[in-house]
Amino acid sequence: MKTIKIKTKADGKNDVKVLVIYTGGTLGMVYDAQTDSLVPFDFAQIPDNLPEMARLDFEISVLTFDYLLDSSNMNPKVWMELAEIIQENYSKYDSFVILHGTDTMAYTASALSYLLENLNKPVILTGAQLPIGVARTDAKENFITALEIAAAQTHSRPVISEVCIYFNSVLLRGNRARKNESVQFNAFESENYPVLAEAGIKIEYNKPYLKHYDQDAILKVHQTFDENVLILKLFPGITQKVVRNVLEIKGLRGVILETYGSGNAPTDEWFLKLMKEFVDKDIIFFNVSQCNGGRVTQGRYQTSHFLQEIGVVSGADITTEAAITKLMFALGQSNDIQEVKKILKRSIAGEMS
Ligand code: ASN
Repeated sequence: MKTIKIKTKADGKNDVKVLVIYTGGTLGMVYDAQTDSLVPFDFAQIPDNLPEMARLDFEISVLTFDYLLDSSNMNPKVWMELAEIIQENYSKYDSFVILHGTDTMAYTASALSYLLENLNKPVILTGAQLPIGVARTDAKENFITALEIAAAQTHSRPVISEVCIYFNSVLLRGNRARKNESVQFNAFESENYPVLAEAGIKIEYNKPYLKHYDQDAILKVHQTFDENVLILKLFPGITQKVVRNVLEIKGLRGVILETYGSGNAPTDEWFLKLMKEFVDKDIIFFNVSQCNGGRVTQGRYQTSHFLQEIGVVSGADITTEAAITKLMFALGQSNDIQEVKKILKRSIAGEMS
């Protein structure tokens, strides 16, 4: 990994220092004629592509991954590496901007929000729908504004002290965001939590919804994920054979049960029996709705009553992205089922309410 310093207007006196971590994604891609597809490029070329950076009045350093990733190749090992990089550089920099592909950005933002306990500096993820070299690219606005948000301070304190996604003029809490658009520029939404800031002529922060800055917070970085999990999405017509087969996967410890509406599932005898059988085998089920908005309320309908009774954990208004990363995180924290359930039930970093 190499770190380069970008030439800006910073004068070296009390300047805010931002570390950009470039992981890959469309933002830094160029067209490769050989494969007729988009491939990552060397970020050392960024000043040529984004001369506007020279006009910013804070220090910017860029750390580039040795292997640039299309974010479809993201995984828990890289999340832990990112957390480690932030830990190592925490005292040297005031804030962090992570350049990341859009496909799995919401998963990475969620994972980092759990890994970085007691964070009191901004960690802003951004990327683009069009590569930076393309004339109509959204990369420039996304990147420059993400840098400005990362550098924003009031009374020498950062305005933001949590993991966020900045994209297409809106700042979202990272673990509340999801990618909902693959063609238009407005790639991300946060159905169950208000936008944290809107960037127009001015950047307007939605102060009541920002995580409070805690001067005494000391960063604690966690380093564990258990990948023995799966997402079981219900659909009308799902068979007993399918459900049994996935639940019998060797080593499985946790399941995101993607249910209908406010947490409802079929009440067929075979389904209820299977659920009970695997709950008794200490598989943890976390109930997350297939709806983007609203929340799981187990027991509201007869079709979720049984799940409540047998000890399925309600995911309330959490997204699937935040839920699967939380499940991996919680299982990594403890081998005790009750302890894992306790972690799932409480909000770790504002991911559910
Ligand atoms: N496939 C790309 C990625 O997630 C998509 C993007 O960045 N717009 O890395």
